[in-house]
Amino acid sequence: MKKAWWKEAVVYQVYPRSFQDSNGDGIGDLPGVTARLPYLRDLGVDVIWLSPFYQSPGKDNGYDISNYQAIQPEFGTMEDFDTLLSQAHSMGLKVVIDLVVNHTSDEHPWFQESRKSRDNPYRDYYIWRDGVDGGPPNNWGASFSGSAWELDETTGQYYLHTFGTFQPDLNWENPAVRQEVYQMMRWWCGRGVDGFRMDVISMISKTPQMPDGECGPGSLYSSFGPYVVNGPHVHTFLQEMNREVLSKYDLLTVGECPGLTVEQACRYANEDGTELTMAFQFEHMDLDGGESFKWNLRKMDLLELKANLSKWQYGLNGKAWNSLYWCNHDQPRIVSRLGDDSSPVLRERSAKALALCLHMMQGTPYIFEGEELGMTNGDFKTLADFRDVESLNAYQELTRSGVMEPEAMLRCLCYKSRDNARTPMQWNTEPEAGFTTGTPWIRTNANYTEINAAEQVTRQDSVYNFYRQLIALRHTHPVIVYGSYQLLWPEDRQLFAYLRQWEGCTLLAVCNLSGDEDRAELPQGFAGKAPLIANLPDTVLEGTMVLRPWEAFAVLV
Ligand code: TEU
Ligand code: CA
Repeated sequence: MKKAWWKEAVVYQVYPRSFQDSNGDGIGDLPGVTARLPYLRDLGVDVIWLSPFYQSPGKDNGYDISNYQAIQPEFGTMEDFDTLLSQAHSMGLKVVIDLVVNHTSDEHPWFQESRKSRDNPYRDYYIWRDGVDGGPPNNWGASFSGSAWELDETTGQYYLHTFGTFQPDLNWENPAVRQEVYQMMRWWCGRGVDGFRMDVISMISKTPQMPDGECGPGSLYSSFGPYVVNGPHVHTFLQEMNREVLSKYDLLTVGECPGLTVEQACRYANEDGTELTMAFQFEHMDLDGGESFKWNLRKMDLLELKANLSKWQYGLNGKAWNSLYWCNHDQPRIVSRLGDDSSPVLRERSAKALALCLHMMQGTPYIFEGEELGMTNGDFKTLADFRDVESLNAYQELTRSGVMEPEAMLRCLCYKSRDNARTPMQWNTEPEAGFTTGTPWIRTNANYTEINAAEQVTRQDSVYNFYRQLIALRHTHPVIVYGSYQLLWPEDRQLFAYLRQWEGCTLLAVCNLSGDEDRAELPQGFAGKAPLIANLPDTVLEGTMVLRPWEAFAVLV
């Protein structure tokens, strides 16, 4: 396996809107991020991934971009960005930015031109089709509800939008579009960024025929997945991007890849480096999904989770590079989802167990802001507390069609909405958790008086200091980065345990991901050893040992 800096790194995702407000308007901003850089340096992470801060109408919180080379005023100025970048670099932190090029905002000048007439020079920057029988060109549904096609009165044709109606998909078949994107990427590289997180990059190549898909029972729309995800030219396009841009710099490039399979990951993130350096897969995040997409209260099955994450560990070893995550700006908080946030003790212990379980695996770990504090889901009460376009549209669609009762859907939003990740970062016990001196754009979780960075930084056994320790261990022991993986006890319904091996070192990780005790027979050679890290102060390794609720440790021989 080839060594690389981005394999040895830990990435911290900042969602600028919710991280730190510097001017009291209730919206986090770039100067706010800059002010908090010392916190990230002290945590020990290597890379910061910044979610979008570009010019945008903000209907999808910046994932709807109207100018790729300008900063949205509420986030600051280009000078603020340059300051952030140079200060980060001076602290040894790299900065990866979000590249959202599957679609633009409908306010992007390209789209404004494109919609003017059928023969406008920008027409083919987007995907336009005639309707069929007075309706859209096919039966695909959009990710944010409704049809994936929107009729544009001016020219009488429909444009494709796989997300919101305000997010028209770019036409990657058009070489002019690709050149615009590459030029823009080179411009950011010239400013000094260290990489890109590529939004839904597995969706940029559409099957040209765009056939109807199969509708599920009672559904008006079909999934576009089979014709959009891992489409016919996606690898050709990424290899071209690699030749024209990526190969000229030393970047971390991570593709966000809905619909990723192990086989596909071996292409996107291949060891020869002809496409990207790594990819995000979604399978483990979809394990608690169901009929109405993710809108239910199901818990993940631990056996399925173990089998799934292990499949990725085995499948990518030596062939492609994994990324590891429990949380991002699109996911509910892991401690509320897989852990136990019902009491302070179990919240902290389960947050640490989940962290250890993920961070001892092979791949580059990603930490989402507040995860390192064990931040929980939001304390949303009514529909008016939600801001996320996906959640609000799904609520309307599913309650109006009678698929879900309003109260039931509200409970699903409280559990699964993306807004759970987007509540203000909990810095301290000042009003609004120290995030803003004004009114935050989304409600602050009232539990900030108990869960906050100021308290955890100073407390030795906090979740924060546990993450800090995990990061430091990864930087110290190559087995954690490069070691092979072997799942232990696949049939155990409580313990997630595995071995890692590298150049004569063996690491054992054992995590009780349940609120009940469980007995374990440790493999030979570990009894009596002192743990490398543990989430209880008095863990003693024995040949036969009883793991307490949410107890977790790693040990190295
Ligand atoms: O997300 C892509 C994606 O697949 C999400 O729709 C995800 O499945 C969903 O949020 C889970 O419910 C990316 C961005 O991360 C997201 O914030 C954007 O809204 C989306 O693309 C469109 O740009
Ligand atoms: Ca602000």
